[in-house]
Order: sequence, then structure tokens, then C-alpha cells
Amino acid sequence: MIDLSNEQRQFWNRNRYLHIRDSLAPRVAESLLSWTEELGAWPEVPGKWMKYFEAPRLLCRVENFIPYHEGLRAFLTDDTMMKIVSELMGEEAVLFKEKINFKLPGGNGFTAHQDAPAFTTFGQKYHITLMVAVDACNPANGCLEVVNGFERGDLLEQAEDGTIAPHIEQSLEWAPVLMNPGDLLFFDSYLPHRSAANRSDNPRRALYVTYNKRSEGSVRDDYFLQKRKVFPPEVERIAGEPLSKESQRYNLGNPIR
Ligand SMILES: O=C(O)CCC(=O)C(=O)O
Repeated sequence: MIDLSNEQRQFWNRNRYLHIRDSLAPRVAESLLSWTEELGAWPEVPGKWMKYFEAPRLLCRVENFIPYHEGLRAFLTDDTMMKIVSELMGEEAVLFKEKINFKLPGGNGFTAHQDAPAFTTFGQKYHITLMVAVDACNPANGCLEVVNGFERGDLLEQAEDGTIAPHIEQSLEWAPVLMNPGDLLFFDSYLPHRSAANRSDNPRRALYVTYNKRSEGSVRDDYFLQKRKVFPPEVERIAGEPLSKESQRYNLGNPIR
């Protein structure tokens, strides 16, 4: 059980993110690594988990896996995480979606963005994401970079694709978040964040679990149904059929092709 200290609560209120080190038992961090490797090796099957790739064909992400993976389902729906997120949220939280970003060697970075514009399908206003480092994350392998002290939490001016307008990005001060396997990072949907490419020889994998306020609805299944329709995994796409403009919302700042 992780109890938040007053200092941690204050840090969250001032920064919209919170890094908790060494909070998973080594046994759990090891399971997370082997589960991630299992997911990476799963075949592409239409209608099931969703595998996305970047160019040249490199696994970028697996989503919608908790219906198919018992260990990850138990980990993600565990009361401990739910309680922390609910506390940070100020009301009961519910799971919105889950993904693992693989960022394999040579994998691309993510353009500066806030998540809120990508999470509007069901009219919801506020989300918190929990990132769990599967591998160590550092500047060489494309760790997350955030803006400290973004207390006001409004939407910044956007470029046409929904990412943060380049002149705003340049005006912000970015800080890398260095993480060890099993470290947790909670951040809300207004926190500006970005990451660089992985220039190392090893993967930089991280689990991202997003929650919303229960009062804004329990929509996980509907979210994945809608995403599958608008931005299907490669194995479900029809050759030669372009993706709609609406797919952009589901690929905000991502290197997915
Ligand atoms: O995994 C990363 O490097 C960044 C992830 C991110 O910003 C996203 O998936 O929206």
C-alpha cells in the first residue's frame, strides 16, 4: 500500500505530475517485464488486442490487452493504484484505457502535447495517466520530458494536428524524468509532455494506464470500439483506404504510421 505524504500531494498540486520511486516490489517489476515481452510477441489478430507500428515497421504500441492478459488485468485493476489515482483526482476514478509504448532501438519520439485534446470522444474533461517504467528511462533512450510548475492547467495553443504550437513549446522549460524499472509517474491530461527518439541499443518500454472520473462515465469498452473503427490497428486496415481526419485525435503527437 502506498500512502501519499503531504509533500507528495503538494508536489502534485503544483506540478500536475508525481514521480514515485521504488514503489513496486522487485517481483512485480520482473513480472511486468515478462508480461511486456509476451505482449510484444503476441501475433496480430483482428478484433483482439491492438498492435500499432511506426516506420520502418517497428512495434510502437500494444493497446486493449486487459481482456486477454490475466496478470496485467489483476495489476491494473488492483485497489492500490485505483486509490492513489482517486485521491489525486479528488473523486472515484475508473479505468479509461491501457497501452504499452515499446520505443524499440531507433523508435521515434513523441511531439510535445497535452493529452486532453485526444481524450474528448465522450465529452470527458479530466484524466490521470499512470506511467510505469518497464525499462529504465533516460535521455538517451527517449524518457518522458515534462514542464515543471504548470499549475494553471489550461489548454495551450495548438498546431493544426493538436500538438503544442512550436513557438509555445520553445517558450517552455522542459525537464527529463529519469525512471528506474518499477517507478511510477502519475500525470494529468493537461501536463505538457514530449519525448525524444530512442538512440540506445535497448528498448525503452513503458506501461501507460489512463483513468477518468467515474462521474464522467465508464467508457473503456466504448473507447476501444470507437478507436478500432476510426484508427484501426494495421492488421484491420483495408489496403489503399486512407484513414479519416478524425483518426488524428487517436494519434496525437505519436510516431504511429
Ligand atoms: O512513451 C513516450 O515516450 C511518450 C508517450 C506519450 O506521450 C503518449 O503515448 O502520448
